[in-house]
Amino acid sequence: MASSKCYEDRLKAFAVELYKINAVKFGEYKTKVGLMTPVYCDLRVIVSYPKLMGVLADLIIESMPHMKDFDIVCGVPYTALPIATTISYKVDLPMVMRRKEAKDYGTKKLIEGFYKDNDTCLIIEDVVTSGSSILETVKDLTAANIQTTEAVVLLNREQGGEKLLKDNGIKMHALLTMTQLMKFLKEADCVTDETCQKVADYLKASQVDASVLNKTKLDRLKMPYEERISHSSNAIAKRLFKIMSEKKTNLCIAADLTDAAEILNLAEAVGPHVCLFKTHIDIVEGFSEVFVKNLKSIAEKHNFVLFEDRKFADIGKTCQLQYSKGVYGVSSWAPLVTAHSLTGSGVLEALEQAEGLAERGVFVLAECSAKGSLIDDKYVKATVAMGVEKKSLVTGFVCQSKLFVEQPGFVQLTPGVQLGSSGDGLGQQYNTPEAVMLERGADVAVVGRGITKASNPAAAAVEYKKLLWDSYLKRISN
Ligand code: 5IU
Repeated sequence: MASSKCYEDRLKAFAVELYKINAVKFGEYKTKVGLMTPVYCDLRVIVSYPKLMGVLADLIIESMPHMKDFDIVCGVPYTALPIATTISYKVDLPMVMRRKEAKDYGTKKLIEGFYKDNDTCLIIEDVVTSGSSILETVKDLTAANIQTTEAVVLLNREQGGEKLLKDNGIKMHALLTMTQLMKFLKEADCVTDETCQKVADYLKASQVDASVLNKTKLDRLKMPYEERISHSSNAIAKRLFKIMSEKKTNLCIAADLTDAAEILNLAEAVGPHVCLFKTHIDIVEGFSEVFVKNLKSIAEKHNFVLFEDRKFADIGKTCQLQYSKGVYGVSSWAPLVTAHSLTGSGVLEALEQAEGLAERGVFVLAECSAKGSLIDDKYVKATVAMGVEKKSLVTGFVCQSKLFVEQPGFVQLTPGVQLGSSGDGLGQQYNTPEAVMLERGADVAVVGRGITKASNPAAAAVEYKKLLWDSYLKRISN
């Protein structure tokens, strides 16, 4: 440990420089979670002072004599990335980068750079409050088979982060604690006694409870459907969770038949085994008000929700008219519909305001099962963010992967499910019921031709229902 007088003088001079460049500010500031703080640290500005960046890297390197024992370093995105880069360069220790955006979405590598299985990694961070950002980075590094047991940080705000990290097996080294920083700034006449007292009082009063933080992370994949009812803000999602729990089914039938009478027969046959009945009403020959009336009464009798897969994709006003007017008058009989995010959140606003059933929900299309879909990570991420913003209307997302595990109020609907087939020759790609439930994070699986083309659709529905439900039980019991 570098503890000489000279080192301390340099550390103090560095602390004063941080104050001078406004990386540490005093006053009344709002934190990320909306609380007021008398001290605000924003280390992002340090990239504008390359010499100071060099000083910081030297101080960290000297404070960690065993740094060379690690195989790699990794900065926590984003502020610590240039700090990690400077350290990596100075000690000639290779660096990896954690890709924050790709986090949950599909195929992109989470960790960029060269590394080997079981490489040991030192995490570098700027400021630690609760420690949760470091833990997110640890999670991705661990998933990539990289070992992390230590982190070095510029400033420990002494609000509980060290304890949370320790509880999770990470030893934290801090260049400065907040107490030390205040002491240095006071000695250099940068702050008054009163400010020091305010900061001390604040730190005492705003300790992050590590045990609460450890417990508050929700994971919808581990939660029973009935427990998720209270997490949802959408009436149809609530109804759906209830139906699934009561009927013990997470099967949605895609009733892509073109004959109205056949659709009604199918509804009668599979009704007891499904939670959702998905239609493409514009392919039906023989559509009439009587047809809708009959379909509604079968839905009521067997307790499933009618779901028109309309995939609204125009400007809001046009979608609103398509939803509530025209031949099909969808909003008067289908409590659930699908919508694209492509044209922006105006579509959701428009569907919410349209005339029709009082209780309604929308599945927003985030990913597609078709081969060669043009949807990319950025689109997926923005789609989920848009849907989450409109939680009163949004029932969930149509997707192929675990996009929103910490949002138990939303339903993941996954189509492209069939036993004994990998595709239909027209772009459709199939997975098994087990794979969509256990690997891809589905809450409800959509099965079309796997059931409708079977010689006995009711028996096929029972088979899919059982496989899907057993996989769900396996998932929540693990
Ligand atoms: N559907 C998909 N994949 C998707 C989306 C919708 O298959 O990504 I978005 C619809 C199309 C069809 C049903 O109505 O789900 C699947 O039917 P089959 O199981 O017959 O392929």
